[in-house]
Amino acid sequence: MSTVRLFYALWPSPALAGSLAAWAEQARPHCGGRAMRTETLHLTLAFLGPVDAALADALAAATPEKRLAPGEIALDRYGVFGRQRILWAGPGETPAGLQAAHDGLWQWLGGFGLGAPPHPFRPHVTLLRNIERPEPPADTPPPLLWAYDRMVLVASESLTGGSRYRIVAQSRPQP
Ligand code: 2AM
Repeated sequence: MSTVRLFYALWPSPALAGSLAAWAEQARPHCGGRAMRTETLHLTLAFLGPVDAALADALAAATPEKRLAPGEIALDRYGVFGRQRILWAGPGETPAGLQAAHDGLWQWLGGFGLGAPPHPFRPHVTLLRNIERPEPPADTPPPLLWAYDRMVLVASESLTGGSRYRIVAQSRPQP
């Protein structure tokens, strides 16, 4: 049976994505690496990995019924995942509302037979890949405030030179 590689994410507005791209450009002379394309920048809430096509269809159908409590995130720091050679932007501390959104999403996904990963949630927006120096720059641009009210279900297709993301469904804002 065919599978689809899926994840749930918060997707920034074009204006916020542009500001994040500026964060990436500011860090690149220091870290090296390759900037993510602006239109692909996102914050992953839940990475599902490859799932059967039938389950992918069921999730796409159910996602518009999933409500997400609106919240805000202050992206105020750079960080590095050395093993993955990633530079990211994220909040200094995970906001309680975002942690609740993550936990609630995984609880809901449990109804589809999917289990949360064992590692803690580290909210981040990957800005640079294949960095050459695994240290964040000393200077951080002014914080970015991200007000969110929905999440998207994204299919990721591997291509030579990167991934292509396709938004297959989105949750509805809370009334
Ligand atoms: P990353 O940016 O830190 O690599 C699509 O690949 C999204 O899912 C990216 O945001 C990526 O995070 C995340 N992702 C990929 N593989 C993952 C994994 N094994 N566990 C958690 N998140 C993953």
